[in-house]
Amino acid sequence: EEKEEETCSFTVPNYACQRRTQLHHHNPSLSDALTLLAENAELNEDDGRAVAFRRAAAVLKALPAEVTSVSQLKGLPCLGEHSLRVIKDVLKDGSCSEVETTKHSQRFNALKVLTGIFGVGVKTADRWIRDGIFNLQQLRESQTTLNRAQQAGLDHYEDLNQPVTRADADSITEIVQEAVSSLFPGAQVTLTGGFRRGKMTGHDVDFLLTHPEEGREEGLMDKVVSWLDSQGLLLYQKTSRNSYLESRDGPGRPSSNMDRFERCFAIFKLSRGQTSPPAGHQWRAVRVDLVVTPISQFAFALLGWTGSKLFERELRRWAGHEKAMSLSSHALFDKTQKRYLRASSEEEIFTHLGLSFIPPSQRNA
Ligand code: DGT
Ligand code: MG
Repeated sequence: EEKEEETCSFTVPNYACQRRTQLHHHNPSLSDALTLLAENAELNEDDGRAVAFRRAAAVLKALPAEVTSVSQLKGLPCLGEHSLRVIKDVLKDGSCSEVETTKHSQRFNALKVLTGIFGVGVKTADRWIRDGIFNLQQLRESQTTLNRAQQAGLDHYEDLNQPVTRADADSITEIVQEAVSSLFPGAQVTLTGGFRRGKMTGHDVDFLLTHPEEGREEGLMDKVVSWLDSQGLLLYQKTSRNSYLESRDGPGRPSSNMDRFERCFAIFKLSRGQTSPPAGHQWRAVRVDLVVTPISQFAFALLGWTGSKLFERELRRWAGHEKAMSLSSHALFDKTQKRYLRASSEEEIFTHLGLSFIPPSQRNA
C-alpha cells in the first residue's frame, strides 16, 4: 500500500539542449540502469529503443534532487512505460531484473568486449558471435582476417580500454600544440569532447585544429601527422576526408552526423614522462582524434564535437522540429529563410536556435 508521499514533483524541459546537465547529479543508480539498457539496445542496433532510454536517463540526470518515489516523476517528459518500470524496480529493490539479466548475458558481454576493439562495430561483432567468437582469446585463435585498424585495436586492447586521464589529455594537448605551432604558426588547437565538458576521464582525446585565416588550415593535417609520425608518437593513424568509416560505429556505417572534415583517427604512443604507463611498461597507447576545420565553420565544429552525444542529437532535433532549421558540425541552415546562418561562436548558434546558452560543463546529458 503506497502511502501518499509528500510529492515534491520536478519539472524539466523537453529537450536535453534546454537543460543544464552537470557531470555529477543526484540519480546515478537510476541513470546507470537506463544507460545500460540503452547500451544494450545500441549493441543490438535498436536505435529507437536506445534513444528512448538515453533520453530517459538524461531527464534523471537533470533533476535537482534524488528521486525517492515514482510519483515525483509525474508529468516529466521522455519517461516511457518501459523506463518507468525500470525506475520503479530500482527504487523498490535497488536493482532491476531486466538490467541484471542483461548485464550477465553472454551476448551483451561478448558484444561489449568485441566492439571494445578499436575498428570493430556492432555488425562485425555480431558476425563474429555467430561464428562462435565471444572473446579476445577466441578471436586471436580464429583465422579471422582483421583490417589494419582492428589489428591495431586488438594489439593495444588493454591500453585502449583503460580510461584516459585528464593528465594524459593535457600532455597530449602539449604535444599537439607544439607540433602545430612549430609547423603552422598561428594555427590553433582546441581540446573538445568529454574533456571540454569537464570529464576527468575519457575513451579518447578529441582535438579541433583551425587557422584564423580562412584557407590557411589547408595542408595542416598532413604536416602535423607526418611530424608526429617522424617523432615515433603514432602507433596507428588513418587520415580521411569525408568519412566516419572507423568511428566507434564501425567500418562502413555512416552516421546521421556524418561530416566532411579532414579527420585523423590515431593511436598515440605516450612514453613515461608523458603519462603513467601500466607497471612494467615503458609507454601506453591512447586514442586520439584530430579534426581540421576552416575558421568559418569552427563554431559549428566546436559545438558538434563537444558533445555529449545525446546533447548533440537533441540540438539537431530541436533545430529540425522546433525551428525548421538544419544543424550540423559545419553549418546551420534556416529552411524558412532558405539561407545559412553564420556564427563565429557557440553563443551565436544558441541564439540563432532560440536557446539559452549552455556552457560545455552543463552539456553532460
Ligand atoms: P569519451 O571520449 O568516451 O569520454 O566521450 P566523448 O563525449 O568525448 O565522446 P566521443 O569522443 O565519442 O565524441 C565526442 C563528440 O564528438 C561527441 O559528442 C560526438 C561527436 N562526434 C564523434 N564522432 C563524430 C563525427 O564523426 N562527426 C561529428 N560531427 N561528430 C562526431
Ligand atoms: Mg572523446
